[in-house]
Amino acid sequence: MWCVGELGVEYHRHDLGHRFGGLDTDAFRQLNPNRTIPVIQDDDHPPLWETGAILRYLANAYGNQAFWPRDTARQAEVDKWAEWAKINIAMTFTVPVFWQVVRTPKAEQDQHANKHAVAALEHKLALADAQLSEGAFLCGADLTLADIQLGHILYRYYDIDISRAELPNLRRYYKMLADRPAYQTHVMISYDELRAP
Ligand SMILES: N[C@@H](CCC(=O)N[C@@H](CS)C(=O)NCC(=O)O)C(=O)O
Repeated sequence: MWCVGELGVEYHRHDLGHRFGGLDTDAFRQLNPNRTIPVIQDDDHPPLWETGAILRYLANAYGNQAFWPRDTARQAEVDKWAEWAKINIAMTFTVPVFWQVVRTPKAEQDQHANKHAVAALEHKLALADAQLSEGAFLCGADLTLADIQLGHILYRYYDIDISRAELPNLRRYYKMLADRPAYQTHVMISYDELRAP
């Protein structure tokens, strides 16, 4: 949704999954046999699932040259960081850190494992920090698709109750993202309903 917001695409959003339910219906299975979100349907194209594919579709259909260069080599550079962030950051944050720290009852948490998971994440985030010493955004002066894959994690990373490493460029970058209206609307939203009781 952050990407949709940044690109100014008109949308009609249907909330499904988690407390909204609705993933187990036959109608939803027609849209995505995996029964997961997100799914988009644009014009009369077939439904599209898998976040990475959805983001590339949006970038190709609606992104300008700065967001998603059409030059093959420059596009590959953006795609490289987008893929890197999806695999190295989103996957080392969501289940190993966020799920453990926020979605697991305190009594069941393994603090030692949590520390290790945060350290593994920050080992990867240090690469983003180094890259961000070279430019405002991950791939230079402009927001690109790569920033969507990295940046959407940072609201929760900076908000949850953990001790964080000093990563000054990443923090500066996060502050800049947090000033963007689309980021505020679609990323900086409460996750209280996900908290373990
Ligand atoms: N590889 C898929 C993963 C999709 C996925 O696991 N979605 C989760 C939400 S992030 C889901 O639908 N969970 C079921 C639910 O929320 O009820 C993608 O990147 O789109």
